[in-house]
Amino acid sequence: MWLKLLSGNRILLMLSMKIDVVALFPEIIHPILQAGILKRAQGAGVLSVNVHNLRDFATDRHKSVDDYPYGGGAGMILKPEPLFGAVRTLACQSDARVIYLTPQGMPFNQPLAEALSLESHLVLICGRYKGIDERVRQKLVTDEISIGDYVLTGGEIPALVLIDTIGRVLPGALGDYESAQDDSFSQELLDHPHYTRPSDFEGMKVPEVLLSGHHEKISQWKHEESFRRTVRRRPDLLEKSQLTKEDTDYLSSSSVTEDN
Ligand code: 4GX
Repeated sequence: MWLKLLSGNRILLMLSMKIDVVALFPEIIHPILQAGILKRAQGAGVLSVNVHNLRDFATDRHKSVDDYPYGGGAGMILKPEPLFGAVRTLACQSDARVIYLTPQGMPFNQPLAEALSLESHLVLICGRYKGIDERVRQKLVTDEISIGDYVLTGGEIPALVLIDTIGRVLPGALGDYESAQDDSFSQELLDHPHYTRPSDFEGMKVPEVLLSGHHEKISQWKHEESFRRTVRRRPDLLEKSQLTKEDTDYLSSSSVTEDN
């Protein structure tokens, strides 16, 4: 959604994002939202997060949210009624993306975070136990996302991973992407090393080029260090990215494979 703000005599246009989270343990999620960039984004009106307890949408007098699986097997399944109630309440007459966090989903990465940051409303469904009834997936879920190939105890932490990653790339104001553009992964390479004062710490010196004030040489050094780290640590990332002539020259030189 667009936010129109008056700042002095200017009108600022800001994109704002609303996120509804449906969880059995909302208390896991709350504290993370109350610190740092996520707190600031909410204070600035760029981000609005509401966490809902799935149990509040239970339809029977016992407030049950789970039941035994048809066909047998270990573990419980989240019942359809509370989830249908929650999503129909939260995503009514809105073009919300309804996201289920699951190891079976599409792998989450920076490009997906950046694409989702352009949406205006996300509903995140956090499962527990063995998962959710298949009919919720079929009728309500628009996207299934996995944060990695491992199994957590529930979807709350994966939901936080999405909120945190998306929250920090939300443009604070129009044309305010600079610092996120500087990140590792916005160039599809790993980050280069960083240094701060002192220039000599216990005999370990900051690379000369960083003290030179020669901006073009500094940029070239950063790119080469990023490239070198990527070749060594994550060669899989290079298959997807376009190499420049300088990169291929650098690859064939020995400096890529030397120690460090
Ligand atoms: N990336 N979890 C979902 C419930 C569950 C259990 C079995 C389907 C089948 C996860 C992940 C993740 C834990 C969320 C189990 N759903 N989510 N939950 N990795 O491990 O997103």
